[in-house]
Amino acid sequence: MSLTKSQHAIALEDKYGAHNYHPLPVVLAKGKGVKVWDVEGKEYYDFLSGYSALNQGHCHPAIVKAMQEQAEILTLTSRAFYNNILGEYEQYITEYFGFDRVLPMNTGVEGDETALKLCRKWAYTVKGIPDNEAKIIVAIDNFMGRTIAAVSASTDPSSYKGFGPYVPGFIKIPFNDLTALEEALQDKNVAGFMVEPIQGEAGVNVPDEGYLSAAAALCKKNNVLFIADEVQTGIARTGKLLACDHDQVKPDILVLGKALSGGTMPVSAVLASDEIMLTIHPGEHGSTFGGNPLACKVAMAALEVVKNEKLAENASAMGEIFRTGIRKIDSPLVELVRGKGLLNAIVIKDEEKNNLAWDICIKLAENGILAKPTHGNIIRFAPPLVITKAEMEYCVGQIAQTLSTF
Ligand code: IF1
Repeated sequence: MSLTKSQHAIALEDKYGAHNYHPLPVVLAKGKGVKVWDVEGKEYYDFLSGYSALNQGHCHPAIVKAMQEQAEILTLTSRAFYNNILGEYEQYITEYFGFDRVLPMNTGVEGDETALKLCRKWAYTVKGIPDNEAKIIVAIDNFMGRTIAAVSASTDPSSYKGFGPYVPGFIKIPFNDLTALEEALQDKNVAGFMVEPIQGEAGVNVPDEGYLSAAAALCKKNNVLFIADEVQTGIARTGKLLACDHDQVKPDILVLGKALSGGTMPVSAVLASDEIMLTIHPGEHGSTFGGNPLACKVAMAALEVVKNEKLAENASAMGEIFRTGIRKIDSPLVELVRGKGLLNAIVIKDEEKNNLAWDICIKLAENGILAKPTHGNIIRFAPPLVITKAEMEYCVGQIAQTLSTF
């Protein structure tokens, strides 16, 4: 009996690939805007957006055009030489976000690792913390990525278990807890506090109003760097250009990734002041692809789309429609819905812990909505920020209809 195209694709991955993910049984073949199509041609609304890398929508024409044009001219020089694009990009992005300097990297975790290294270097060369004594405060339930330092900072066993020994120097405190932060800041060897303004993987944990600004003020008072990991919350996802903007907080170090390229290729960036950035000298940090001309052109096009199409404003408005619509659903399954802009999650009531969220996502896929559970009974909903009112209202209807069948 011959396999369908989907079954064939899944079988190949099962046979030849690492099993480091457990995907929904959907095999995608095409994407445009908020929609994707599987190999059998079935249409879906993408409510995961490549984990918030596709804020501008799948295959945005302006970003693809920038990529195609540069790809035929010069893709990579390495930083062994200058090129004619990097400086233009560095000026563009530092003015766009209001920082002195940028250090270009590729993946989000490379951006976070770079921020950790900058913080430590600043600790030893500016703050005067004794060598190798710098400590960095992180929030419980953080997610920075999958490298050894990132999992050393993690409190999630599925992230760190089996990958020891761990990088020392992380102090782990509860998220959204100023008393715990104040307490941790008493340690004179603390160099930084690194935090996601909204915790994505933890299940879209939104802190109290004012938490970020109070935390930043406490850091300033103690001469500790406030480092914002906006890899997932940045680039208009939460209804403002940066999630820090909801609290009018200017981080000392800002990390961006994912949608910085509109989901076309890995592009990340670390932004900081001269004082912090210039603590790293030639030859002390780098990356083969970091700041390559292709990534720079793509990132400038991706950021132009955010501005020109007012994606932050749309994310804010469409997020309201989503949360209001879901709260109207009279379903015993919906414990609560939370989020900001278009980074939202529904917490499913699942006493028996029988993986109800997974089953709901399977049914949602059948009904043309792609979403995936994070941490058991929480389903994250994060569509591209280009979604229209009519599309959002249709999708909320589909979600309601799906929940009613359980
Ligand atoms: C996976 C979700 C997780 C991130 C924040 C850094 C990174 C991420 C706040 C690292 C990456 C991705 C990684 C992916 C699942 C996804 C994710 F919340 F976005 F869904 F895990 F939390 N900081 N998040 O969210 O960026 O190196 O991946 O480019 O690893 O399973 P990266």
